[in-house]
Amino acid sequence: MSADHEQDQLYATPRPEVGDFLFDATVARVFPDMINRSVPGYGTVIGLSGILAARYAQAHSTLYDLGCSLGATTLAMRQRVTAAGCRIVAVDNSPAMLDRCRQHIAADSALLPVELLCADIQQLALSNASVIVVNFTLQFVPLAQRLPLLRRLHAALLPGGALILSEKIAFADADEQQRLEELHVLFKKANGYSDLEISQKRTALENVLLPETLEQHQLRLRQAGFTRVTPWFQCLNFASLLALK
Ligand code: GEK
Repeated sequence: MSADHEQDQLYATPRPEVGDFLFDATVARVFPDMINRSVPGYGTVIGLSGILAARYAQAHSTLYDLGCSLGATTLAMRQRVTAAGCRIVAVDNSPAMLDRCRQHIAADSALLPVELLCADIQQLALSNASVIVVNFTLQFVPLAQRLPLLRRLHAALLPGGALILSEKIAFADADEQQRLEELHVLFKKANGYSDLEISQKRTALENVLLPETLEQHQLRLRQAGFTRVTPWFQCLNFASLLALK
């Protein structure tokens, strides 16, 4: 484990009451360990986000990383994109996450300029975008706000621009839902999480992280104006889509 972050033990001891999950300083401290042990395929999605961004980046445009957390996607893009005159705007509404993100960007030697913004992505004005990445963040936006947000992302993209959308997904079929949930629990147990940690975290996320089916995502992306929508990755109950303008 790297020296700048700790092992996630946030839910290892019983809590009298489990409140809603918050992206505060305690989470920021353990975040890389937490997300790697909780999201199957996380490293692959991040690495590929850099490769896809490099493919769709247009000269003199902006690349957005919405819900950037500690900057993993921003760094993947920064290290891959070679189009001239680009910049990255990385956005998160958690000051604690952004503080650490700033340190990670400062420690990286790639040259692409990065601007960090502490803002709610639902209120953000975007423009001149060739690539917008929303990795595991739309799932925290209230359901009714998702289509308006995607419409604004579509409007901000240049022709030929790309949206990369990665999410925890649900399944319409109850049996499939149960099977994939069980496999996700086994994935977390194999990564060292106890039954207590898994169940307390589930309670904390219950009203906060609202997954939808891959079909709902595809339909809504089309409603938002994206003409070509391709799921390019799935690992258990996590998936990523590429949507082109
Ligand atoms: C990664 N993309 O490493 N506005 C801005 N930020 C938000 C909002 C919002 N409305 N809602 C949530 N966030 C990252 C991982 S984590 C995913 C993304 C997870 C932020 C929140 O503060 C957190 O940093 C991030 O979105 C979600 O690939 O923890 O499962």
